[in-house]
Amino acid sequence: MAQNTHRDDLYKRAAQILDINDRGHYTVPTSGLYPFQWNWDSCLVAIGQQHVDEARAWTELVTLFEHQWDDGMVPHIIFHKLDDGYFPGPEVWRTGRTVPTTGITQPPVAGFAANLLFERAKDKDLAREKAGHLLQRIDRWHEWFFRCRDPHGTGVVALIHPWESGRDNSIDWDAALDAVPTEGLEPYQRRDLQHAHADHRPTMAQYDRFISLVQHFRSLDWNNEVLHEQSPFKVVDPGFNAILIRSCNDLASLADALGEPEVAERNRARAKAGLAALDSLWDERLQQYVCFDRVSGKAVDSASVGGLLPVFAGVPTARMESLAKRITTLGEQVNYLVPSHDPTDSRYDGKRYWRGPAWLIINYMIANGLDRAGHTELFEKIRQASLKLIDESGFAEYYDPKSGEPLGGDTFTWTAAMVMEFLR
Ligand code: 9YW
Repeated sequence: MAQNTHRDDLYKRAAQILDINDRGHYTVPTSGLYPFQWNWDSCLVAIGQQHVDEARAWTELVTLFEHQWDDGMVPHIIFHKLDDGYFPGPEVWRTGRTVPTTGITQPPVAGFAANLLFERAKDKDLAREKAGHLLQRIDRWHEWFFRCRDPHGTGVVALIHPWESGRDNSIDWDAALDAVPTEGLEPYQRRDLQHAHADHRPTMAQYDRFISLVQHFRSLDWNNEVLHEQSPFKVVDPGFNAILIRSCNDLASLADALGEPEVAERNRARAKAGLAALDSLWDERLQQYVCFDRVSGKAVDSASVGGLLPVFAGVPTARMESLAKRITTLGEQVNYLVPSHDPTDSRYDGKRYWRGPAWLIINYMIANGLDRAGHTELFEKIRQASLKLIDESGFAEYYDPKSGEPLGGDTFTWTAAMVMEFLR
């Protein structure tokens, strides 16, 4: 009984957070620090919103796709309402859109999210209408990825900016970022440090490179036909590709359900080629996947959570077993799975953003993949660790995986959405 009351309380608090951050047709990740619509936040948040209000959940995705570019890209931030609490704003990106957006993208969870909303929908008519509206748009986004970010047809796509990965300052990008020139960098003022602790955020040297890349792409008029070839930063991330592969497969299922066999076939073919190419990123020594730097032509020696996320894509059984072992070992080194970087690596930093802390959205995707592959015990371990973090530290942006300390922003929307999923 007490247990149930406690779950109800957690659920209610999560629903309240979704409500606080709801701006009507889109949701902000948290007010103050992130006052706009972020791409992958919205897709994961919609999954939580479905528990409360199905129509509202569909709106979150529909709004995001209203800002899809003509070339098919779906931008990483939509600046619905100006707010000078965040840097870099529209005056830096200058992408020339009526409602301003950034000029880069984010992990494509939309295919996964749309299919999940559809499968679980209670209002089937609404689901058919909304999923039908989204299907071609998500398909166009997937098409854009392979055309513009894999122009040589390898089967996997590259990121041209660390912000595209969603794991901004991961150790994965250190070497590649070092090679990004910063000459001609215009003076700028960070705003994140007004809202969060400097020790928990990316460094100045990293921001200089983040902004230099934005300036460079802006000088190329955000033309996606040339950005990949002309970018000084080009990294293939197994985590990002795993999400894309899962979304292609899930979009194919959705297309089947909606009677769109061609969309289904195209997306299955993309997922199949992606899975085959992903295997080239396997690192025998680390027993996980690693990034590949297309500029230096080298594999990146970095045991990050990006290399564990392929469990979400449904990799072959032997790989799945090895990844499950890796995650089990990590669980012996921290108190709260899943750290965003291996704690035995000297570069690990348990408080600095994507260089060690645990994030609930990552936990959710990894747990989902493990569950689907029958690793029920490990799934349950991650679920329990996630709920314990919330119990002890509230709905933070991220957490120290050893101490459980809450870090970054608070009252965080996607953390709340994932809690709803874990409580299901
Ligand atoms: C920034 C909103 C976003 C996430 C990213 C996360 C962070 C924003 O917050 O980036 O300015 O650094 O890294 O994954 O979408 O929650």
